[in-house]
Amino acid sequence: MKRYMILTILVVLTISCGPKREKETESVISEQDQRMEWWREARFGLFIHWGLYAQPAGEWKGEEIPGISEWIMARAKIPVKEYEQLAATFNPVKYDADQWVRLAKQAGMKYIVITSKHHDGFAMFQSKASAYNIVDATPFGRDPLKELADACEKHGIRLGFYYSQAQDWHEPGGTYWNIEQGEPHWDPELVREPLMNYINGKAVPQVKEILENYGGLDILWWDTPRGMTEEAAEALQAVADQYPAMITNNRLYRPWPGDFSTPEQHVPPTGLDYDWEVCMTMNTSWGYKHYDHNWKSSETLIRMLVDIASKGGNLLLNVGPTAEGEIPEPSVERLQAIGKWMDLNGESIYGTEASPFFKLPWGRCTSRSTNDGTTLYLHVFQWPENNLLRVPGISTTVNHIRLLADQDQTLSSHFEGDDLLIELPGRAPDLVNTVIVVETRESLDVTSNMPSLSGGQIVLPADFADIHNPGYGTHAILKGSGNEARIINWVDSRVRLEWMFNTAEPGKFTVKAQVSAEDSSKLRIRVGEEELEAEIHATGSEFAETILGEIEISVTGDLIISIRPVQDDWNGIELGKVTLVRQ
Ligand code: H79
Repeated sequence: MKRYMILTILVVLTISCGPKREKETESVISEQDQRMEWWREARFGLFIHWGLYAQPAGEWKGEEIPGISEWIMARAKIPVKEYEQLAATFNPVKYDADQWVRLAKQAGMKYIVITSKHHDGFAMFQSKASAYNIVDATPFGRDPLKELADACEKHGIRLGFYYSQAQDWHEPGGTYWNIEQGEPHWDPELVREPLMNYINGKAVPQVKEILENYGGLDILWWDTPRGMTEEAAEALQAVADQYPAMITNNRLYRPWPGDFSTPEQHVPPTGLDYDWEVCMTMNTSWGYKHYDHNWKSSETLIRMLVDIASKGGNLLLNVGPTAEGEIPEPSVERLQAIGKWMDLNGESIYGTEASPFFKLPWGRCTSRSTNDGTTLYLHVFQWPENNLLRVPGISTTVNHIRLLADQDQTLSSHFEGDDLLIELPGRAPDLVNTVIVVETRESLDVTSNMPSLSGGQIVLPADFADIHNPGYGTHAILKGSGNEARIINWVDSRVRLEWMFNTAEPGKFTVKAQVSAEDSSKLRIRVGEEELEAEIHATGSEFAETILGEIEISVTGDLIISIRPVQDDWNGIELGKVTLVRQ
C-alpha cells in the first residue's frame, strides 16, 4: 500500500511539476532506485562478446587453445604486434544490427550489453583516443556499435557497453591477469609504463567517447578490476558520474558496490540483498569458439531465467558472434525457444518479485503485489504424478487460480492444513515449465518449509540441495523430484552441495544418505566448525542407504550443511536424500 502511494505521488509530480520533479522526489525515492527502476522490471538481457578474437575462434596456428576464446591472446601468449594483425582482416560483412536487436526482442530481452573493448584492448567503436579500433584499423571501416545503438533506439530496447577498464593487454600501462602476482606481461617487447598513463591516455578518453557518442548509455559494464588502484577508479568514476541516469556494475574497483553485483557463470542459491545480475554463457566460451559445442539446452536456460527471477535477480545471457558478424545458429535457436516461452509467460517474469517460499520441490515461484493481495506465479518444472500441486504452508484467501497460458481454464483447489492443493489438468501443457497463476486476497502468510528437526531427524531432500557447480567444468544436476529426486552427473570434484536447515536443539547426529557409487569415493561433510570425512564404497548401480558417520551440531538456528568431494579420492556418486538422525 505504501509503495502504491509513493508511486501515485511520483506520477502526480511527474505530470505536474516538470523540472522541479527531481528535487521534490529525492526524499521519496533515491536516485539509485530511480535509475534502477527499468532494470528491475526488465529481468532479462542479452550479453554480446564480439571482438578480434572471433576470428581465431579458439585456434592459433593450427592449435586448439584451451579456455575461453576471448582470452586467446593471453592463453597462447600472442605478442601484441602479432595479435594486432587480426585487425587487418577483420571484416564482418554479414553484420546486421537490426537483426541482432530483433532477435533479442523476440527472446523477450529488454536490454543488450555489448563489449566495446575487451581485455585485448581493441575498440569495437570509432575512437579518437586510440587508432586500434574497428573503424580505423579494419577493412570493415564501419562502427558496429553506432549501428547497434540506432537499432536499439528504433526497437525500444535499452543498451549498455562493456568496457574492460583495467586489463588492456595491448597497452604498456594496461593490466593483465597475473599482474598482482608481480609476473611480467608475456610480451617482452611491451615496455611497461605506469597504470595512470593508460588510464588517462586511453581508458578515460574512450569511456568519455562511449558515453558521449551513442545517445547516452543505459548501462556501463566494467570488468575484472585486476591491478586497479583507487586513483584509477576515481578517474573513471568521475566520467561515469556525469551520467547519473546510467547504471554501473560492481566491477570497477573491488570494494565499490556499483548499482548491482554480478555473479558470473553461476546462480546464487538464494536471493542477494543487493540488486544482482547473473551473467552466463550458452556454451562455455563468451567469445565465438568454433569447436565449443557444450550448449545448455533451451529447457535449462528457461528454467535458469525463472530460477533467477524467483530469487529476485536478472539474467544477462551471452552470445558470441562470428568474425563474419553472425550470431551462431545454436544460440539463435535457443533465443527463439526462450522467446516462444516468454511470449506466453512473460507476465510471470517482468517486474515480478522473489518467491515467498523457501523451496518448492516441483519448481519455482515469482510474485507480484497487487492492490488487494498477491499474485503468485507457480512455475511447474515437474508435473505431479497425481495431478495435485502442493503449495506448502500458505495462509491466505484464494481468489482465482488459472493457467497463465490459457486464461479460460480455472483450476479448483482446496486446503489440507496450511497446504494449498491445486487440481491440475491431466498432463502438463508445457513440459519445460507450465505457469499457474494464483490470485490471493488479503495478505499472504507463508510458513517456511525449510528442513528442520522433527521426530528426532532432519530430512534433506535432494531437490532442496543448492548445487554449487564450478563456472567452467562439468555440472552436477538434479534429476526427478520427491522420493525419486537425485543429484546426478556429480563427477567434477569441485562441485559441492549445500542445504539450509533449522534446528532448535544441539546434539550429536548420525548422517545417512541414499547413495549409488560405481567406485569408492571420499566426502567431507561440514556444519559450522564441525567436519566429518566419510568413505563411500561401491554400491553398483543400486541406491543404498549408507551411514556416512557422526557429526556434532553445537549451535542452533538456521544452519548450512555442506558436502564436498575429497579431491584425490573422487570417482563420482549419485545422491538421493540425506538424513540427520539425532542420537
Ligand atoms: O568477459 C568475460 C570474461 O572474459 C571475463 N568476464 C566475463 C564477463 C573474465 N575475465 N576473467 N574471468 C572472466 C575469469 C578469469 C578466469 C581466469 Fe583464466 C582463470 C583467468 C586466469 C585463470 C580463464 C582461464 C582465463 C584464463 C585462464
